[in-house]
Amino acid sequence: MHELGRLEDLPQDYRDDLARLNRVPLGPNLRAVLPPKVPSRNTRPTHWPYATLKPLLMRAGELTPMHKAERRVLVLANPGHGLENMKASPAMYLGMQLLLPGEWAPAHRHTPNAVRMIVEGRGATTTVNGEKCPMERGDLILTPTGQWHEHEHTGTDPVVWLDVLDLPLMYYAEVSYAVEGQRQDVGQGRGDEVYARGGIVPTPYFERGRADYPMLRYPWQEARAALVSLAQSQPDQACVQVTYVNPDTGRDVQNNLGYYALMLRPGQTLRLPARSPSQVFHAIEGQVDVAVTEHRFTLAEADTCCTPGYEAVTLNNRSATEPAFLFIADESPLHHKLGVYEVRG
Ligand code: GTQ
Repeated sequence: MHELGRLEDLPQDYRDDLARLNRVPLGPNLRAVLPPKVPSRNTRPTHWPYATLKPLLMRAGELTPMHKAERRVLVLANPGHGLENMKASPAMYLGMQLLLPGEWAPAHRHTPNAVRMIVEGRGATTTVNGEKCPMERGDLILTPTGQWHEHEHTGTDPVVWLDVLDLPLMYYAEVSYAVEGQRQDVGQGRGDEVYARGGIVPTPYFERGRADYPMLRYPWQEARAALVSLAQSQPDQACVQVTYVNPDTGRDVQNNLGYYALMLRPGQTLRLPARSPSQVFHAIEGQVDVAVTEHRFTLAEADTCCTPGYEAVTLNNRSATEPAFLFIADESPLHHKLGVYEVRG
């Protein structure tokens, strides 16, 4: 490696001329933007336990009525990116949202893509482009870019869910904005009613569907059953994982972020190879140790953590008798589009 010059080594008058004319010498900045072999990463391994989040969220329920907050959310912010920037990783935003019985979070649509992973409570629904999706624990519900969505709660206990958005990416690209709307009319039928069975898809008049988002709700019951069957049918396979896909195309459900469910067998330790994307892990069932670089977290149920890209992650199911289930979000689709997706082993 060459020893690169520093800005301070240049004469002040020359530096002043450059700055005045909106010019910058590359040399002193080159290593910062093109570091050797491994990118610099601000994403710090971070654990957000649900036990410390729930009381704060419930307090937000008392402090912030819905008419003062379009959405009542506590953002899971990564200190490595600066809390105020509301990023878990370069492309991922995470928030825990609370809806109390009788409340309604009004309709809007925005350019960032969102998903909800339901954490606890029953009786809430999200209506996405006129499709009313029941929210049950572990369900994944999509709010793709530009689609109207509103949340409503007619049950009796508070409902909490995890929001995952590609907001930091959209904001960075200067394409992030929202539009407010009216209460939606609910149409007939739901994608999950006709698409939730793997291997077969609706084909009226022999035509496969062409919608970008034919299925908006991915019931946990189905994903869990698929994982349990996979584990039984492939007893030697270490990584028991499914990807949430568009059932017509088999592609990732959204453009930028990828979503997965993973089962750890009782007592299993699983090493995930170092790959370029940052990842988010959320415990749906069970207790899981997560090890990345020199960090160690124990995810209890409903806990969430994130890990930076280019690092191997080791997961361990703490139970010797029960399987554990994780929801995972990552930046793989984005990395594939950028042509930078890497597995380093
Ligand atoms: O529920 O529509 O966490 O628009 C952030 C922005 C949730 C939502 C968030 C949003 C929403």
